[in-house]
Amino acid sequence: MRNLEDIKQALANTQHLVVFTGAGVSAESGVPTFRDALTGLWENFDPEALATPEAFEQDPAFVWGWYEWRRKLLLKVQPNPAHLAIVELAKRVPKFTLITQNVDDLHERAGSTDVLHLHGSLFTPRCFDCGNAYQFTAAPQHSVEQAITPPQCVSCSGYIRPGVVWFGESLPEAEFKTAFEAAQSCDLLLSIGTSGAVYPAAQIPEIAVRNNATVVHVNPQKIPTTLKKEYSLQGAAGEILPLLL
Ligand code: BV8
Ligand code: ZN
Repeated sequence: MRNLEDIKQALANTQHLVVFTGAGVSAESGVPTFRDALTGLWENFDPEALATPEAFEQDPAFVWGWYEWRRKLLLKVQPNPAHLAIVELAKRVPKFTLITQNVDDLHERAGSTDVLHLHGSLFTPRCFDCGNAYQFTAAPQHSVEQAITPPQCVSCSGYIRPGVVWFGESLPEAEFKTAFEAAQSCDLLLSIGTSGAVYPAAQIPEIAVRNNATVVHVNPQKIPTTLKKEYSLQGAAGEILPLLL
């Protein structure tokens, strides 16, 4: 189709490619996306209510249990062809920036480097009170219980919290600034597997569009495209991205 040829042309000519990913890029690895993360034990809870500092303060063991359940799941899955195609794309363009909203480590495990995590990571826990970094010592407890009491900080005995950005918390300054600048200076941005529901991360593709870059949405859902240089490639990332290579 016209789109695919135009996009391949844009890829061949790009000087600075930005890839912006959401939970959809990990879906084919078997990681539920954020809004359907709550399968099994967690199906009656709203992630936007659980992914907040208030929820953690109210019931640290319940919230920590949810994140340990997600970390345990991640230790069992592998990067998928979408992650691998992104590693390959990075090698073929003069300048490349990878920005992710995901808190998993599948981009890194696929071989991507300098990944900008706008919403933090499941693998960088820290003390809720003093911010002291915490090293995971063991794999997540395999209890099927929902609640797991979080470990305590060695220096202030505060509770250890997940290293993610919760709703109401600000994004990491450096990562967001670098991502914002890349979106402003790129000539092509691939937005892969995101519903664009969460701000300010969802501004990234909008900034690229405003700076007259070509923007391509890869998603099984049709993403409404308003501008001349905005395309929607409907389909799964694990199938579409290898085609672009
Ligand atoms: C902040 C980490 C202020 C935690 C996450 C009202 C209006 C507008 C904004 C707000 C509002 N009320 C509050 C806000 C602000 C709020 C916000 O945007 N809320 C939304 C819900 C309206 N934002 C914040 O609170 C942010 N902070 O604003 O701070 C501030 C400022 C200064 C000083 C102090 C404070 C912080 C937001 C970060 C929240 N943390 N994650 C955790 O993971 O537990 S966000 C979380 O949801 C994910 O990280 C992800 O980024 C986001 C969306 O999740 P999903 O929907 O699952 O994933 P995605 O959107 O990527 O959707 C999946 C997509 O994949 C779908 O489109 C699907 O079709 C597609 N797909 C499926 N399969 C495939 C596929 N695509 C390709 N291939 C496939 N195979
Ligand atoms: Zn502490």
